[in-house]
Amino acid sequence: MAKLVVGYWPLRGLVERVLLLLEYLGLEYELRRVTDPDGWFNKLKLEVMAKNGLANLPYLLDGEKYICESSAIMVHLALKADRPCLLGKTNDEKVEYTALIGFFNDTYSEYIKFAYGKAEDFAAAKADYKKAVDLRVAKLDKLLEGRKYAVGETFTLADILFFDFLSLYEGLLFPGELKAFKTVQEYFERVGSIENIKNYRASDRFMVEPCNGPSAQFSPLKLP
Ligand SMILES: N[C@@H](CCC(=O)N[C@@H](CS)C(=O)NCC(=O)O)C(=O)O
Repeated sequence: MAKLVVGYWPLRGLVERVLLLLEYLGLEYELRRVTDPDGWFNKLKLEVMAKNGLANLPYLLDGEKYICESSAIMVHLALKADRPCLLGKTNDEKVEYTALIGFFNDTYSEYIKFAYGKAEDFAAAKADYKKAVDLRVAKLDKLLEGRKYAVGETFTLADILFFDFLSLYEGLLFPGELKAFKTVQEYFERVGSIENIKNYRASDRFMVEPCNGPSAQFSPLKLP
């Protein structure tokens, strides 16, 4: 099997979900941090573009093939590992999975708006964001009642996405606050205790910060 190569800036951003999935699946990979923006925009991106018109970061290089768009990278990895159930097993799960991805994307867009906002008063912006995100976490709390994973019994890519997001919430944004949402907290602990995920997060392969690019107001990449 050709070695899988992942390329991304030296931050968590959109690559963290891809890394979580690679680790969950136990696939070997090389992570190439793109530390030179000029080198990316003026050289490497053009090389990727010659093979994939959607050239972007993160990219996945699988043999000769470049896959771009983080969601497509995740689907590619699930199928490559022969785990189509990661997109839902039954028809009901597939529909539920698609609904949850929509909900996740809205939740993540709201986070990006906050993270890259230019608030004069960061503490006030963070408090406003907390009110907004908590409405979403409360919704998730209700939704997860009686479920082992996001769609039910089957572990799916939605669990990778929610776990990544909740690890930002509990790990960096609002430490200790997840306890207000008992079902979500238990779910977060359940996913976090999956052997491969637990080992990855305890390893030096897991990057705690930065989460965002240099222009962010929350957890930005600090350039020298
Ligand atoms: N929809 C894309 C968004 C990719 C994206 O916005 N990448 C940002 C970093 S998070 C970037 O800097 N891309 C490099 C570029 O525009 O060439 C995905 O999910 O992969």
